[in-house]
Amino acid sequence: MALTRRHFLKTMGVATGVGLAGDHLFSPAFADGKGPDQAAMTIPTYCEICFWKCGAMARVVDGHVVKLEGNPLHPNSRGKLCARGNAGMGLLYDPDRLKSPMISTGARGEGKFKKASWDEAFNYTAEKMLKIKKTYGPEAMALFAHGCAGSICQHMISAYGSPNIVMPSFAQCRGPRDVGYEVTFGMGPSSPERVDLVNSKVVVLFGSHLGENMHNSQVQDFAESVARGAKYIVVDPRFSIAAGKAEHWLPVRPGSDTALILAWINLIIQNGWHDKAYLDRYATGLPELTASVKQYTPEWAEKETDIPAATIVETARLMGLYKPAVCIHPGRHASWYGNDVQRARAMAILTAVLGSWGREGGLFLPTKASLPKIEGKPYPAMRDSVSQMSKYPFAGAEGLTNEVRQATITGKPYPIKGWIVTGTNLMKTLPNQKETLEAIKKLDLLVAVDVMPFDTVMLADVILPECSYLERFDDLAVGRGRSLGVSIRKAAVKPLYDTKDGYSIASGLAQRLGVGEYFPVPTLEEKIQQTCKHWNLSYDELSTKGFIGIPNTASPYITPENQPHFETPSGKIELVSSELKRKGFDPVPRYAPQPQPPAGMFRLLYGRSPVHTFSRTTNNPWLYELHKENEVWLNAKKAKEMNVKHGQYVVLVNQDGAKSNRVKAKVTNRIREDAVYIVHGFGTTSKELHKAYLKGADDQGLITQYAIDPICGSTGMRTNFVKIEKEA
Ligand code: MGD
Ligand code: SF4
Repeated sequence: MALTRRHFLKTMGVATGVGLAGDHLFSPAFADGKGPDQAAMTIPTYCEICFWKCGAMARVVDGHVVKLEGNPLHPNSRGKLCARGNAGMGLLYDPDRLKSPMISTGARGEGKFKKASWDEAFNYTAEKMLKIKKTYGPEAMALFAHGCAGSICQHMISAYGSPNIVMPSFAQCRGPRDVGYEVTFGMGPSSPERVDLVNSKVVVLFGSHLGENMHNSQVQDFAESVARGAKYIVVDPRFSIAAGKAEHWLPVRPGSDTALILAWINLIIQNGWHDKAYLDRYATGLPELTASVKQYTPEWAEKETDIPAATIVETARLMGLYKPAVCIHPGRHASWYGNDVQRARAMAILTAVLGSWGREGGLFLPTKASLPKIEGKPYPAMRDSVSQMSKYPFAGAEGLTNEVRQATITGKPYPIKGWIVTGTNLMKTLPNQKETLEAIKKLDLLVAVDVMPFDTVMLADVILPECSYLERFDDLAVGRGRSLGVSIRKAAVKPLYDTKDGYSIASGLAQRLGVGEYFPVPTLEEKIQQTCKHWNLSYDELSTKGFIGIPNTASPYITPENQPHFETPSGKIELVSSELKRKGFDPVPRYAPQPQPPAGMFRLLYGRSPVHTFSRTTNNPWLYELHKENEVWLNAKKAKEMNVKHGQYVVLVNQDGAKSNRVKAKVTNRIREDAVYIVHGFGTTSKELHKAYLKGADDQGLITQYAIDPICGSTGMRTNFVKIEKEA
């Protein structure tokens, strides 16, 4: 049965026999008029609406999830969920969900699918994967992964023999940040970041729009630190929510943050506001750093950043006064301009000169608690991955999505012929959608493992629908914050549709690929029970509490007994990086100005909404009600010049002629004149998403130019300019 797009959803609904009212914002328990106390159960889970993985409890009545609550024991939620976490049932009961395996019957992307049984879908996929392996070698299959299903698929693809596992969380997100901190301190700032906001006297945010960028416990800490009187210095071209709480808002010229940071480092050292004793004891390279940053005066920085020299001096003095209780927040989404490792390096060095690494109010030390290692069957020998063979020496373990895409297009350094895409919407995630489509055209196989029919899923040859996180077990989540902790996710309800959990999908494929021995345990629940035994944790206790913490016996701060360990070549904080020097890069960050928008154009900036996660929540019925479409922030003076009114629909056109969907103008004084801003993730082109389809502007569609960081290979994406056109 060949299906057009129009019939796709209808067929999936018919196939399952589960009737859900299309527009219900409540779960069927309420829709049926049943009260909350009938056959009630509380099932522990951890939230999957973003990667913060907050511990949660699902309240289930008569087989329906009726409420989600934060697990009070869990450090990332502390009894609270954010709006997105509360709306997890919106995903579970979204009528647009994928409801059975599908195999494409038309040309790729044409939207013609037939419903398939799991056997058919597994056999189809495995047959093609085995053919690719035979013809090109196992490395010709790549896995793009994000989230829990991604982790278990990694095991399957490694058993198959491919090293090409990539995640957007490195090259499109925090890769440059992690590399910048690793070469300085020998380790990254972790996720969740080890920021001691509640004890900070001064907090500096570079574009980190806490509160809009919603990471539950970190936003709770942010609120508490504001209440406790911490002084915030917010560096952002836009007057963000965080800027509204700040002592100093520095509306920096986009792309010039490094100039500001280098001027601060220079001022702090020249005025003796640095922590000399700390640097003497723990750092190397102070004389070379001092000489190198001498050129970066506040007057010079004013010209680059548009921040008055006097403000630069005043804010540097503030940091010096309150050191070491100064938290230079390392940020998270750091792939901005293509020179991002060096900006992160500058932030790390600023942290070091203030003596804030490992100090109260700065960044606390990682927990020393640990869990016993689990040894599995070793994977077969593999070729080097495309990322390892790239020209970027600091490509991290999470790999370079963009390099795999490039290898798929060019066949170099070797052909990539198949992609499995799980939990990531590449069309919305990678810059330059034309390149993504070009690569997809060259594939022999595109498999999507997903819950929703998002843009990339609709391009697949075969769709393997995963059940939502409330219908499945997932591997134990190990969190490393102030302490180590283990969370469990149990299935709160049975799968509503013909869907499977990630473990069953990965092991179903593994059996047919001849590597079933890598999945010796039949179900994930049994595997979790084995892991609990190995870690000496009670499965029953974990099943009741949802979370077990393993206390950190060491102090989170440097003390005479608790000395820090820096895994750099020198064993010290490297103000001058020996690793960067050895690989031919500037060992001390140097400032390079960014191109500025041509006349009549604005730099395109993007960020987050507190009620959405990237593109993944845009069709969630609850969250859709809260934020249906994005707006373009436009400076009021510029809007007046162009005669654009607040609320008027406009179209954004970039330097290469790429056009956005219609998007409402938000006319405001809260943004610089040279930039516009939209929230990322909107404007899906999947017609199967009946709420989100074409709602708002897709920032990724306008990001046709990107700048690759020469050190780690991440893609800087704030490199595009747009003009505003009125709707025709
Ligand atoms: P999401 O949009 O959350 O993240 O980008 P992505 O990795 O694409 O992923 C969406 C896909 O995951 C959807 O298809 C959704 O249905 C699916 N999904 C949701 N839950 C599940 C599940 O339980 N199982 C499975 N199998 N699938 C699921 C994020 C990436 O984007 C990141 S990390 C960053 S920081 C970057 N942010 C960013 C930006 O801000 N602007 C621009 N222009 N680009 C960006 N790219 C990066
Ligand atoms: Fe879920 Fe919100 Fe926590 Fe993310 S921050 S895991 S969406 S509750």
